[in-house]
Amino acid sequence: MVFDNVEDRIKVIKGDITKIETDAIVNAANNSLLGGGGVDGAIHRAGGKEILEECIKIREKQGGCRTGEAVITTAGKLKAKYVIHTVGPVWKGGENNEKELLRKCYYNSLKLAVENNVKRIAFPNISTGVYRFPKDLAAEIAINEVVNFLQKDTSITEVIFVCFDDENYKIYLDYI
Ligand code: AR6
Repeated sequence: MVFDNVEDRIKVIKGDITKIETDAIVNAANNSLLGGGGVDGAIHRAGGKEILEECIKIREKQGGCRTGEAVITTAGKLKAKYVIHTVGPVWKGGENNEKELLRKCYYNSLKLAVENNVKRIAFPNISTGVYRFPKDLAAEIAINEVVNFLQKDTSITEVIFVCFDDENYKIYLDYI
């Protein structure tokens, strides 16, 4: 039995997720998987066309990605090996299963990471941009789900929360 401290495997940094050296970065994508603005746009721009080509293949096979689910592609030119694309919920006031769907984004991304032998993974603050999820609540859900997952899984050695804006960074630092 290995006794380790879950908190020691979680880090918070402020920065651009496309620059992170890790095994997999998570993308806050949309149902189409065809790219967009925000972190999605930044990942496709920095990673190059290989990422979109694989997204298109996934679309042809399964018709995009449902909210709360996740799919995996190459990371193209990025330092990471994989991009895990997950689709966060659009915040519509909180009575439309938004919290459970956001929790599922973190769970399904981590599950897919483990299935692909990913040891180190970086998350952006899913849904807290144009999808308008309240940042404080999103951070609480993200951290709780990652902690729960790491308590059961010892194969993931590092989870980095990459905060882009000051507000999210401050919220995460207060939690961790
Ligand atoms: N690195 C890390 N985080 C970033 C970066 C970056 N380079 N750029 C922005 N963020 P958003 P959503 C942060 O809007 O709310 C897209 O068009 C940003 O500060 O990217 O899940 C998709 O195609 C915010 O905290 O994603 C979808 O249509 C967080 O990333 C839609 O936006 C998420 O903001 C998804 O909306």
